[in-house]
Parts: sequence; C-alpha cells; structure tokens
Amino acid sequence: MAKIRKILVANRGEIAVRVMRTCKELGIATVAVYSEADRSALHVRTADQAFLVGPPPSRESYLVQERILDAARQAGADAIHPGYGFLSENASFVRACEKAGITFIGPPASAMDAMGEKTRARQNMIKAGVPVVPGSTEPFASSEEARAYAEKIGFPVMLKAAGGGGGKGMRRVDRLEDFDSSWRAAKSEALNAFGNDAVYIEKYLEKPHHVEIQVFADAHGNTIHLNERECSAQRRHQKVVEETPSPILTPEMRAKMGEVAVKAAQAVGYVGAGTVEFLVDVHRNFYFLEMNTRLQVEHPVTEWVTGLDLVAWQIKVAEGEKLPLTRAPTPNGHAIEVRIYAEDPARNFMPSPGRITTLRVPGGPYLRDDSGVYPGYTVPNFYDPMISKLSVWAPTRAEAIERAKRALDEYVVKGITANVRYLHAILSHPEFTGGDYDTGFLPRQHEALLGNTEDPKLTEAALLASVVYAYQRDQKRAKTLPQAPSEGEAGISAWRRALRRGR
Ligand code: MV4
Repeated sequence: MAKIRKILVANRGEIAVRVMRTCKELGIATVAVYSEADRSALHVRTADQAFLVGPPPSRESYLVQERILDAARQAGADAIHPGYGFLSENASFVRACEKAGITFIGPPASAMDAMGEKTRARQNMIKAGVPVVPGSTEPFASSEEARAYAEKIGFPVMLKAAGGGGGKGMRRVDRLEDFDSSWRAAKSEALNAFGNDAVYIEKYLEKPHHVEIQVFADAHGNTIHLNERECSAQRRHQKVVEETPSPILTPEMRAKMGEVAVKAAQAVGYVGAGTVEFLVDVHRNFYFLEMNTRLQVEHPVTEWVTGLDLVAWQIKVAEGEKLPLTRAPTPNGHAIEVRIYAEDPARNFMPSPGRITTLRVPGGPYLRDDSGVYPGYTVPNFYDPMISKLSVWAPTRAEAIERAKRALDEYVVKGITANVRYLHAILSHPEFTGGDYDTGFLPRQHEALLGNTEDPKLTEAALLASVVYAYQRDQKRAKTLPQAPSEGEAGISAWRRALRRGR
C-alpha cells in the first residue's frame, strides 16, 4: 500500500464534491466521471479532470464498471472512491478494481459479501454474538412453512426480502388471515427489486428507533467506533434529518452499542468506514438490522462531534496508515443535518427538477453546506433529487436545533421547489424537540408538518391567500424600504432604523 496521488471519484452531486474537497487538502489530484446529463454538474467543475462515461441513465453510465475503470486507467488514477449508492457496495466492482491494479477506497469484497444478503448477515452476526431482531435465519421454501413459523413466534410479524434492505419487499402482517396474501406480495416485490424472491420472517417491532453506529477499521487489525447517529426521522425509507448524539442514548447504551458494532465489523474482516444499523425498541433493547459497507450521506454529523475528516481517514486507511484513535472519542457537543431535496412536499414530495434561478446558501458560525448545485444550474431528473445537506454544530441539542432553523431561514432557492419549510417544521415540532421520536414520527405527523388543515379546499384557499399576501407585502416593501447608504456611519444607523421600522 503506497501513497495515493490521484483519485477517481465514481459518483456525482454533493458527495463527489465533498470527496474531492478532501483530496485537494491532501494534495491528491481528482478525476470526475459524468453522464451526458451531468456535463455542467458541479462535481465536473470541481475536478482536475473529467471523463464522459455514458448517457443519462445511471445503468448506462455511473453503474457501468468497465466505463469507470477505463476512465481511471486513462487518467492514471491509483484509486477509486465510490461515494455512496452507485457502485459503492458492489463486491464485483471491488474485485474488478483489484484486477485492474486500482485501489478501491472501501472495505474488501469479502466483507461486502458477508453483509450483502440479509439472511447471511444475520447468520454471521448471530455467530459473532451480535443481537439480531428475533426471527428466522433462512428464507422459507413454502408459504405453509412460513405461516407455521409466523404462528410460532406470534403476530405481528415482518416479512423481509433476503436479497436486500431499504424497505423493499417488506410487509407487516398483523393477523393469520392476512398471511398468505402478504407472503405473495412480499415475494413478488422482492423478485422485482432484487431478482431474488427469498423472504424470511422477523418479529415486528413497534415504534422502533433507527440508531446507527459509525465504525472504522484500519488494515492493521484496529477497529473502533465513532459513536451513533439518530436517523429515525425518515419517510418512505429516506432519511430526512439526522443527529448525533442520539437524544435517547445513555452513555452506557452508547458504549454497549459501540462495542457490539465493533464486534460486527471485526466478524466480517472489515476495513475502512462502515455503519452498523440497529433498531431500538420501546424497552431500549437494540438489535442489528444491517451493515452499510460505505461512507454514508449523514457522515458530516459524526465529523462535527469527533473533529475527524472521515474521507481523509478512508484515504489514509487505504494507504495503509493506522487509525489516529484506539477507542471511541467522547462526543463533543451536538450536530444536526437536514437534507434539502428538490421536491414538493405539497405534491406528495414529487421531485421538482429544473433550473435553479436563485440560490442563497446560509453561512455563519458552525454551519456547513454540502451542496452539489450552484445558481443557474439545472437539476436533472435522472438522479436522486437531494441537492444539498445543511449541517450545524452547537454545544447543546437545543442550540443546534435553533441554529439549524436559522440556517433554513436563510436558505433561499428559486426556480425549483425544495423541502426547506418542511424541514423547518420538523425541527419545530414538539415530538422532534422532545427528542423521543421514532421511525413513525414523519408519517404520523405528515399533515402537521405540511401545515395543512383538515379540509384540502381550505388549504388551497390558505395557500392562495398567503401568496397574495406575500406578493403585496413585497410590493409594499420595495416601495417603502430605503436604499442602503453608500458610506458613513451616521447614514448606516439611520438606514438600519428605517429598515426596522419597515418590518
Ligand atoms: C423492521 C421494523 C419493525 N420490525 N423490522 C425498514 C427498512 C429496513 N431496512 C428495516 N425497516 C424496518 N424493519 C422489524 N422486525 C421497522 C422498519 C422500519 C424502519 C426502520 C428503520 C428506519 C425507518 C423505518 C421506517 C419504517 C419501518
């Protein structure tokens, strides 16, 4: 393992930009790949070099292993950073990189294999002494066997696709009468999503929290954890807000979960950055759910409270360096991340691609904007609509919430619709500020978070009224607000007073 001098980033959007930023700080040259829809994308402008890898659909560009490897060879890159999504958890790509003599910045293929299939992962975890959600460790050969197993462990149960996570092929079953139809539905959904109709059964956990532990291992056998992230604010299996520390963990529970996560990583020979996901039930028991064998979207909150650059450490570990810590750091303060999506909450969160005509990004203390866009950029409709992640740090959770709300107040994006107000509503909701929000929080509070009334007609009227009001107010302001003085202290304070009166 030698020093890396040039890295190809096999990704797009904010994560490609984020990885390249660290490369620059480390004196490492950067190579972008891009599809035809991404000619003017920010990650292409950020890189030292860029290679076109195919047409807009990711199946024909970002996911074509040979195209990516060709670009790496042509550029003379020594390593590939996969970001998240795309090829990041693809064991066959890791092997292809190895064959091409290019360092894959991530775990070994064998660790991905050990965690990729859910039933195999559960078997591996049980062997390692990691608690898993009670249930089967093998898929069922027939609906009769499956039904008998469900009756044995008792309803409600959760049917899950063995082939992959993310909520696809997942079905809650409350009663024996519903079992067969749910079984068929889960199997066909699993086949559709993963090309594998294997389904297994878990006991259904009510109102669980999603808490995940960041782990890190070097190539010298050192494995540590970097504490948790609370990710229970999700809708349709998409995370929306993440924070650390989790408001529901005690230091004792943090230490226990961390220890278990390290054990999980060690059991599969893990190297690099990884995340062990847990479900935490109402009694605060925790169970292994799955392991994400990549850097995650929400890694900035961990960076805020640990002071580490996780991408820098991924690179250093790939170069053979030893980890800088031998045990978990005590979390310093509190960090929150909100994901800004080009989507319209009022229209069932429909993606809202298009040209960003105006973009004002917040600033100020302890604030970070990981963005993949710029003013004038057209958000394509081929990819994930996340345009930016705002993350903040503060000494306490209450202050971090206020800072995140202030940041959202400053955020102005025009030309597309974004979920900025929705995020603000989440941070203001008593269930969120109270800290004990489970994975049902966002669906349960859907109406409240949209600011909707019971009657959709009334909502429409209220919306119209607010638009008219805002327009009239802006017209009035434009006329009455004084111009800023060009210079002079006296002029400036008079202007400030006038501004305050104008409000
Ligand atoms: C569960 C569960 C309740 N009981 N398993 C959803 C995604 C997949 N990775 C695991 N998921 C769940 N598994 C049992 N046995 C509830 C969920 C779940 C969930 C988990 C984490 C974060 C958000 C979620 C939203 C709905 C359901």
